Amino acid sequence: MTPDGALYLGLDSSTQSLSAVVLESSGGRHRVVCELSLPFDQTLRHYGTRHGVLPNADPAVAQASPVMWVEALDLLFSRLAEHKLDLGRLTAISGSAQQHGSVYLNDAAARGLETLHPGRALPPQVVPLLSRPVAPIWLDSSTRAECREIETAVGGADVLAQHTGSRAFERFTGPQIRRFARREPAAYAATDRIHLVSSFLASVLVGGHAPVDPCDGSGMNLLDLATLSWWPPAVDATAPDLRAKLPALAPSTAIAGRLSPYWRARYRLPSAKVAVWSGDNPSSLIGLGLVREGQLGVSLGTSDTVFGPMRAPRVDAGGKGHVFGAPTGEFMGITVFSNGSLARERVRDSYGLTWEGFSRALDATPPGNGGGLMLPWFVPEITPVVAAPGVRRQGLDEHDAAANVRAVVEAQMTALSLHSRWMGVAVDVIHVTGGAAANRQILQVLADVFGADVRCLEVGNAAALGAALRALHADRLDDRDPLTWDAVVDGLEQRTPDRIQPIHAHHAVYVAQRERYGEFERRALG
Ligand code: XUL
Repeated sequence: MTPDGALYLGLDSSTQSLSAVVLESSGGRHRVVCELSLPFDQTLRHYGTRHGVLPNADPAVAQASPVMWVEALDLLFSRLAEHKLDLGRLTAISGSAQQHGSVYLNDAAARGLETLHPGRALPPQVVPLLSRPVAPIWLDSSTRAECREIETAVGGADVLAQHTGSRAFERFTGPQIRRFARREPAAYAATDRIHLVSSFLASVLVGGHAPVDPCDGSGMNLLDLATLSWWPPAVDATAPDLRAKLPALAPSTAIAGRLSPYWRARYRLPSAKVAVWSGDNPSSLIGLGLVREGQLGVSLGTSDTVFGPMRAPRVDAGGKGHVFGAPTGEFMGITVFSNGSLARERVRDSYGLTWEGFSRALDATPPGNGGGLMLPWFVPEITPVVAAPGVRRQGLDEHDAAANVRAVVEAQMTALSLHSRWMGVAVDVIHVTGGAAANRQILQVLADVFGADVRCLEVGNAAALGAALRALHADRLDDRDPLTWDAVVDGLEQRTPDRIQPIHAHHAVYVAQRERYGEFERRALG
């Protein structure tokens, strides 16, 4: 039985920062008692990153430094130690990390991780364990040829998607590994283990190679969703001798180990459990309280994302969405759009509006916008794939500010609905997060387009919170005193859900508009 006052730490190593959320659990309820964030560019300037990415002459290449991530981890524990928290009560830790990125370790790593010296800083101890000094990350788009080669070798994009949940994507780990093996064969041969960012950081915490969980593992184009094991045809198609270099697999509800002596001695920490780490999207699913099919998450940030639990791994025949494992043991579908807040800001700025003015424009215009439509492709789009950006209008006067505001919002909410239909989920509630979630008028359009209730959750960092909740869940499971996922997410005290209900007459307008929008999109794509 976990004592009252147990602390659970959730970490999130994202593209731009390392964040932490500490939960205190008492009497079946838990509350956030500490939140911290270290932005890489500002905190660890000596790596010279911009938005967490190392400069590179090739715009298609996006890499970061694994050593920067471990230095951030060390710094974060030192900052935590300065807080007025009784870290003697730290019971379990878990983590979330940007998906798809990979870290390449040599055969000295297992021993090196086990014997990290607590009196010395981490970076110089980790550098000799790497067979590749840099880690390719999810923003990389340099592996187009490798994607096609892998798809061809396994029998086509559809076959790969049916098994792994996605056709080959440039940012996914398999194509990245193939490119490395081809361009740097000697360094690839010297690689003993290829970790995801999540399993790498878990390894540093436990002092040995930690497993990959099937949720983050399904962002690799290597894992068979039906068996939750590595899929031999994809592994063989990716790179020579790859199977031996892949980590073990274990559910994200399992315990990977205990905090290693390095952390215990350096920061006077107890032998806390370390639950298997996962990807940021699966962790956010839990942080947003999405634990059953019918609930949908919408993140309105730099990019807009729609995701939600699925009982079965139904794959997108259109090839745009992804199926990942979910921490609950089921699955999740996700579709990512690159024209998120940027498109909203472009419209706001081009008509000289403030956000209040933007909201007033939504209030002043009718649902359906009198038939006016916009395709909001201000930058290259992922969903649908639009390489040459450009805004298209239909029945919409470019000089009518209010109509253009409504058009961009309706277009985005309609695209979220249209391109998540492949998940085959009957949506009853949407949990929304991200900067634009503060705008009630946008949320009303979202509720009306989907015909579903919208709840706006004040969760701060959903991925780090999700990791902390997963640590709690894994700890109780390990103690043979399991909590249901509903109890885990409903036990959180500080949620202040604001519920917006759909207006049924508006929903009817949007059902018809979705067809017209889809038709406009198809025509624009030729
Ligand atoms: C998902 C994806 C991003 C990263 C961001 O497929 O590429 O959401 O996980 O951290």
